[in-house]
Amino acid sequence: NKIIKEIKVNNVEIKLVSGDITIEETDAIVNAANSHLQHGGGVAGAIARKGGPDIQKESNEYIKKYGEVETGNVAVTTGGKLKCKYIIHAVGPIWNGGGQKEEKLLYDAVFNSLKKAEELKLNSLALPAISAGIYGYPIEKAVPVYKKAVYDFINTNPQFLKEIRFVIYGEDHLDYFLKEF
Ligand code: AR6
Repeated sequence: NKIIKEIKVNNVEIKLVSGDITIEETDAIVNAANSHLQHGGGVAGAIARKGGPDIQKESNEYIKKYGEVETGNVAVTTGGKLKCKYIIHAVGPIWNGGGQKEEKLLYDAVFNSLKKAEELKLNSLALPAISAGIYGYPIEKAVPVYKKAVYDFINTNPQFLKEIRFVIYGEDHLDYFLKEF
């Protein structure tokens, strides 16, 4: 994967990376999941295929134990066969025109992913463009929300998290990130 841009905010590096999140070697990667943690398509499908059967298995166990993951919230599994130690499964909103609290729910999905990483005492985290694929959230509206959540989180003065990567799949999405960051 290729680092396109690095920004330092307080003590935290934000990196814009072009490529495939499944090959990242950060302590955790974030998955753009659904509430049932059924990892079929999109980045979730790629993670579940490359990470091996343990990821879906652990996800099923999580659902059995705690019930479905509400939109804006996260669940954690191991990284299976991936290089990361954990996968933080974040449930973003389905875009429905913008009047269904989508912005708040997308903000929560990102903020709660970062908060979970800090709780787990992780130093580095990689995130995809949550909701901006199958869930239809317009990328130009999503990127400012990602940015606000990350900056707000950094302003809580995390102790452990030092590197936050956005791993961006495809050139068109990358342009929006470069414009915003
Ligand atoms: N690495 C990084 N980003 C990727 C990759 C990859 N390997 N593959 C796709 N993307 P999506 P959502 C980008 O659809 O919109 C699944 O079925 C993609 O280009 O994966 O939150 C889940 O199980 C887009 O920018 O997630 C849910 O049911 C971004 O990842 C549902 O889709 C997110 O696209 C979630 O939809």
